[in-house]
Amino acid sequence: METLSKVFEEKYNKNVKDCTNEEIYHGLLAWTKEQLKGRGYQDGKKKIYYISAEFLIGKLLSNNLINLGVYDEVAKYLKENGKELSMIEEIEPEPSLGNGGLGRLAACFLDSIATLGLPGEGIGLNYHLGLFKQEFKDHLQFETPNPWIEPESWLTDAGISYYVPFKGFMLKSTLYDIDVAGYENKAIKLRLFDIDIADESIVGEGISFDKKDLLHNLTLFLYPDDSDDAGRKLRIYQQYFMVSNAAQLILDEATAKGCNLHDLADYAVIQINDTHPSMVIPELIRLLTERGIEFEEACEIVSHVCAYTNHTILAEALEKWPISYLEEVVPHLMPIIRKLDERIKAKYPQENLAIIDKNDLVHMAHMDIHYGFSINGVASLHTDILKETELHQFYEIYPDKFNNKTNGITFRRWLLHCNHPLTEYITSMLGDGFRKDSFELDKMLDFKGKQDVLANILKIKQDAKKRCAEFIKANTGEEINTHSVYDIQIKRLHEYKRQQLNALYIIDRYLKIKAGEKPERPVTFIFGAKAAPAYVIAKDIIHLILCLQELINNDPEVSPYMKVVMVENYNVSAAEKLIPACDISEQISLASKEASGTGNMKFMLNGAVTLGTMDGANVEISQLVGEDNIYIFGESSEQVIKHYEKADYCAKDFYDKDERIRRAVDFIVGKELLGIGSEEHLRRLHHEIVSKDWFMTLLDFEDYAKVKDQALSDYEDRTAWAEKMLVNIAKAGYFSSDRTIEEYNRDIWHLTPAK
Ligand code: HBZ
Repeated sequence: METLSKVFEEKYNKNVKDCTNEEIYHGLLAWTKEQLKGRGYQDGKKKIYYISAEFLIGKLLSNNLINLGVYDEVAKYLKENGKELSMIEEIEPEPSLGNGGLGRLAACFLDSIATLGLPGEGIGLNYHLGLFKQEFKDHLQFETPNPWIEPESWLTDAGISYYVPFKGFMLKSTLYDIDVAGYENKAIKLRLFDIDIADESIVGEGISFDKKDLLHNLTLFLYPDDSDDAGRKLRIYQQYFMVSNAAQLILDEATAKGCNLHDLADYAVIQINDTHPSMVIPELIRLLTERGIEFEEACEIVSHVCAYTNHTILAEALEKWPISYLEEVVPHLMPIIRKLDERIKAKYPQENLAIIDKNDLVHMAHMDIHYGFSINGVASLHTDILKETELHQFYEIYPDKFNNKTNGITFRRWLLHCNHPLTEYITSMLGDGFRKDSFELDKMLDFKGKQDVLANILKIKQDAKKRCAEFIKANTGEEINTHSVYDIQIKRLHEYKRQQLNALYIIDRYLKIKAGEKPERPVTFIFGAKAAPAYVIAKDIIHLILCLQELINNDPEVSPYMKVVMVENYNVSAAEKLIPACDISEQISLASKEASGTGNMKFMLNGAVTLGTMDGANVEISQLVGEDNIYIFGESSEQVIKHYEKADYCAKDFYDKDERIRRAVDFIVGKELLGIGSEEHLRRLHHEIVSKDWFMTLLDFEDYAKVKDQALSDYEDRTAWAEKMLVNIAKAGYFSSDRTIEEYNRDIWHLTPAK
C-alpha cells in the first residue's frame, strides 16, 4: 500500500487520514488505473471485437480492486486510517451506458473475455449523458440527463481518430479506452468512440435537445427518444458512427499484424450484439473494396468475420430502417446494401428472406443472417423458438449457422463484489476454487440437511435484508419491515415483462386485507424499472405502482401486512444492493417473450427462489434446481404461440367471467387510486388491460396468484426454504459468463487464450 499512500501525498500533499472521501476516491482511481496499465493485454493473431451500442458496466472501482486481487488489502489499509471503502464507493458516478439486459450482458462478457485470457475488445460509443436518470414526481417518471464523465475518470484518450463520412459532411472521432480487468493479472479494453465537439449545453428541459444538431448531439445520449423521425435518424447516425470507426480500427489493427485483407478472418471476428451494429457488414465491404478487393470477394471475407446475436423475438424490436432514411444519412452504403439484397433475391426469391422488403424497409437482422457465419439465441428455449418459428425460413436454408449460447453473468460482480458475507461463507465451506471454476458451487449440495449451514444461510440473508432496508429508506424514504418477505421485480419496464401482473396481485392482496383476511407475515413488494421515454403504457404502469405505494404504505390497516416500494433510478448499483436481499425473484414474463433474462441468474446465485413462467433461461434454471426449488406458473410457450397464431386470446372474456380479476382490474380506476393519481394515466391503463392485454396478463393471473400464495406459505418453513436457497446457489454455477464465453469461443470465435 506504499504506492497508494504516495498517490495521496503527491496528489494532495496529505496523509490518507486527512483526505476527504472525494480525494480518496480520486486517488484510488488514479492508482488503480496505474495498476491496470501494468497488466498484460491479451493480444494474439486473431481477436474478438464485441461491437455493442451498450455496455452497462456499472461502477468500476471495487470491481477492479477485486479483479486485481487487492480489494481486501485496500479495504484494510483504509480502515486502519479511519476510512470505509464502502463510503468511497458511493462517490463514484455510475456510467449509464446501457438500457438493460443486453448492455449488462456485454459488460459481463468483457469481464469473462479478460478473465479467460482471450484476445479481444469491446467497441461502442461514449455517451456523455448516458441513458436518462429517472426521477419520480407526482407518481410519474421524469427523465433528466445523467452526466458521468468527470475531469478524472476511467477513460483514457487512446490518441486514435478516424473520419466518418455522412451525406454532405465528415465527423472526426476520438477514441477513449476503459481498462477492464479480468480476474488475476489480465485485462482487455472497452473502446468508446466519441466526437470532440459534443456539447452538453444544448440540452434543454429534461432530456430535450435539437435532434438535427448532429455536430453537437451525436454522442450525448444513449437511444434518445425515437418516437419521431428525427430521433430515429439520430439512431442511424449513431450506429453508423460506431461501426465505421470500428471497421476502420479493425482493419488497421489487422493490417498492422500482417493481414493482407484477403485473410481478414484469420485476424478478426466480430460479434454483432443485436442489430444495432449491423451496418458494420456493408461498411466493411465498402472499406475492403476501397482498398482494392473485388465486391464478390469482399462479401465472402466479411461473411467469415461477422457473427450475430439475437436478443429478442419481439417483432417491433427487430430493426427495419426505411431506405429513405439510409439514403439521407449514409447514401454511400445504399448501393452496397442493394447489391447484397439482389444477390440474395437471385438465389432465394421468397419475400420473407429478403433484406429489402416490398415496403422499402431494410431488415437488419436478415442482412446479419445472410452475411454472417453464425446466429445465436441467448437461451435454449429462445434459440428453439428462433429456429422453429421466428426465423424458421432462415433455419431451413442455413441450419448450421444457428446455435444457442445461454447467457451468463460474471460472478466477480454478482457475488464476490455485491455479497461479501455470502462469498466468505461459501469460501469457508468450499475453499476458493469456485471463484475460478463456478461449477465447484455444486459441492454445496453436500451440505443439504445440515442445520448449522442452513441457519447460517438464513442469517446471511437476514443481514442483507437489513442493509437493503437502509438503501430503500435512503432511496425512497420508506421504512420497510426486515422480517417481511422481500419479493423483488427489477428490470426494464415492458408490458411483456408484466409488472402489471404483479401489481394486480398486490391489489388483490390489498383487497383481501381490507376484507379482514390478515396474512401471517408481511410482504414487501419491491420494484425497480425505467420506462422508455416514449413508451406510454409502460409509464402508466409505473404510475400505477407509485400510486399503490402511496395508498398502501399510508393505510395503517394494511401497511403492517404489506408494503410496496418502487426504487427511483434503478441501475446496476441499485441492483447490487437489492439482489443479495431478495427472497422471491419475480421472473413473470409471458412465456416465449423473454429471450433469456439474466437477473434471474443473479438472484438464484444470491439465494433467492424464482417465481416464474417457463420462459427464457427460467426453463434451464428449473431443470437445474428441480421443481421443489422453483415456483413455476402460467401458460407454456407453445400454447402462447398458438394463441397468437389463432388470435384467440380475449382479455375481456377473462375480465367478464372472473369476478376476482374484474375487481382487481377495476381497482385501477376506483376512487382510492383516482384520489391519488392521474385519471388520464389510470384510465388508459385500465382500458389497455381490459380491451387489449397483448401480453396476456389476465390469462395467467389465477395461476400466478395461486403459486405465489404457495411460495409465501412455504416461506414459513424456514428450514425447508433455506434448503431451496442452498440448492439455488449450488446450481448457479452453470450461469457464469465464463461458461458462456468459453462456448462462444469454442463454437464461434476460435481464439487461442493468452498464456
Ligand atoms: O437481452 C435483453 C432480453 O430482453 C433479455 O431477455 C436478455 O437476457 C438480454 C441479454 O441477452 N434485451 C435487451 O435488453 N434489449 C434492449 O435493451 C434493446 C435496446 C434497444 C433496442 C432493442 C433492444 O432497440
